[in-house]
Amino acid sequence: MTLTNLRHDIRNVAIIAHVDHGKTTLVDALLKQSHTFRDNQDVGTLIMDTNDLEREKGITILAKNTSIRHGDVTINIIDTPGHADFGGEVERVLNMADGCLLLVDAAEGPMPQTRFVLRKAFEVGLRIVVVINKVDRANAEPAVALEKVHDLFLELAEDADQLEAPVVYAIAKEGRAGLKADDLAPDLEPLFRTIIEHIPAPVAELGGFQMLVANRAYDDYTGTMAIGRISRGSVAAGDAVAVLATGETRRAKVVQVLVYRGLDRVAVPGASAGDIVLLTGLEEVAIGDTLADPESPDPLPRIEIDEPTVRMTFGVNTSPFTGREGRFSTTRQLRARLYKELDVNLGLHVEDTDAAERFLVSGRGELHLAVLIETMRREGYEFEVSRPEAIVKVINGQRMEPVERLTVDIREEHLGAVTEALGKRRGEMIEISYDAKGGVRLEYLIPTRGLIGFRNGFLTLTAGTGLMGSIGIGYRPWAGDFREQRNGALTASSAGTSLTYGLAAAQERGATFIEPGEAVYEGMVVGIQKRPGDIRVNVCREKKQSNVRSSTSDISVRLTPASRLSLEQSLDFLADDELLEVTPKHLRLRKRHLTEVDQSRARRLAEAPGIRR
Ligand SMILES: Nc1nc2c(ncn2[C@@H]2O[C@H](COP(=O)(O)OP(=O)(O)OP(=O)(O)O)[C@@H](O)[C@H]2O)c(=O)[nH]1
Ligand SMILES: [Mg+2]
Repeated sequence: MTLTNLRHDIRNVAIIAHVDHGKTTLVDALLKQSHTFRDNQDVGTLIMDTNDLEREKGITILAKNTSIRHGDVTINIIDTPGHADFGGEVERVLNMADGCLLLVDAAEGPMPQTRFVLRKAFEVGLRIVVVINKVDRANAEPAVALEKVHDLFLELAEDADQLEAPVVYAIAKEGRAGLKADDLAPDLEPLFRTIIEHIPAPVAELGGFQMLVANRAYDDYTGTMAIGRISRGSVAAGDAVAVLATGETRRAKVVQVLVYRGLDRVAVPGASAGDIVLLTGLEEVAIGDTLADPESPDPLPRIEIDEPTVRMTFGVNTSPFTGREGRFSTTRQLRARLYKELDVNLGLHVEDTDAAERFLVSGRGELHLAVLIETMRREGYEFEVSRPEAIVKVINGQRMEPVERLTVDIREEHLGAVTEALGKRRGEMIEISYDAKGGVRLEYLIPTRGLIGFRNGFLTLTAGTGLMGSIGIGYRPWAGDFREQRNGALTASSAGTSLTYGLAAAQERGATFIEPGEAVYEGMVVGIQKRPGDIRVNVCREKKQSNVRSSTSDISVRLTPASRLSLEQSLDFLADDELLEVTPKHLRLRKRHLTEVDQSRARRLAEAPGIRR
């Protein structure tokens, strides 16, 4: 029997929800109301979204810890991302918590990721507090949202105890909460009280030190820090610990024990079971390793993470511009960087391929991979990536593919176009519901393959008003082929610098992606034409000088501004015979085979029997 006691002075709470339901905003308010900052300190909003990409995209990508005090109780808070592609982050950190706040937008109700995170929370055995947020929204229907949350509980709960969950209503943006939707306190006091009453105090096992590493952080002064919640015993600066990694056990020494205080980390002499700590001095420790007292080196189960569903190749840049714009561009540098990512990015897989300069990288979705690409280019890497594809498997002799549950919210007038597009992509409608204000919610089961490259089209079909969210639900038998043919590419017929005259001619065939004055190479994709089939255009062509001078001849050339594709749009755009060249300065779409000669050779090889590329 293990001896335990309860840490009544601590609550460990994760905040989970679908994307944008207000988690990080709620953390802002919790921090502010616990007097973490000086009264006149301007800390802004989305305080926990500290990394550049999070700020730019307005979404949380990495799960993060903070800690506040309420009366005598320390509340450790874990903010998590709501986007399905970062689901691995949620799975990774839930083991640090004893309970969670399940946020649900009062207007949107539960969305696909609400189901995913709630299921994970139940699996880990967390106590749940339901927070119906954004009750101030014009179309908020807190009662309806709560009813749907109850349905979700009935569907997902693993035992009857889990069905009992207190409900708090909130306007995170104003820092207010209450036990009734129409009667909120001027502050979050009702939420603080609910957390302290209903989230269980951590159970502290007595005995030798033991902690599962749930996260890592790095800082120039202290080096790598191992983050986790101590499950047994205690640890102090200077202690020797055993690091139980996969396949080996080594000894290391804890240099410092730190805890979170608001946004800071402060060194403490020691900490014990129930506390969430950062330990320095252990260097190579990986997420999932157990740290333990060398006298009782008992491993904890490693964190289990859902498998990736989407993959693409990352290769050394083979464009004629290779090595010009990046600081790191060799095979060795690319390989080392990709494998290093595995230490922190649990949902990711990396494999070598037959070609030494190309790697297969798999993740939980296009955005998961896009964030890695963007992070690497900002660090100075240059490389090329292929079109994202769903990971198809053969299971018991049957071809299986990943399938997602998709929820879309659209206006009724777009219903026909959206259902047609989803039908073509092998989507199967499982539910449709109309609201009183002309909105429709559709629920679909659809192969992941059908969703790759769909987002751009969806926004066009719904004139930018549609909302969609999806979540992987596992593997199903192959749903059959479908061909979503993209219009053909306009490709540069020769290398040089693009000119107004040449681009104007190209614009007669379609939309262009570049402005005058940009360096191009043969085979680079410079636009999209109006029908299928690629065409070569000479965007570097100059206007022939004529003998007759005309002061108006140049004015007649008027270019439409380039349609610049973002990284995600570029990934959506890519066809199988194309690559995206990524450098710190540019994103360039290109054909895999740049010249006509290469293209026809590749075609011949592909068609020739018995010859493999
Ligand atoms: N009207 C209203 N808007 C809110 C409320 N709480 C948050 N928002 C807004 O909702 C948007 C998303 O808020 P976030 O806090 O970033 O949401 P999140 O759940 O952290 O999102 P991810 O981390 O990306 O999953 C922001 O524009 C907030 O200002 C609220 O109570 N009422
Ligand atoms: Mg957030």
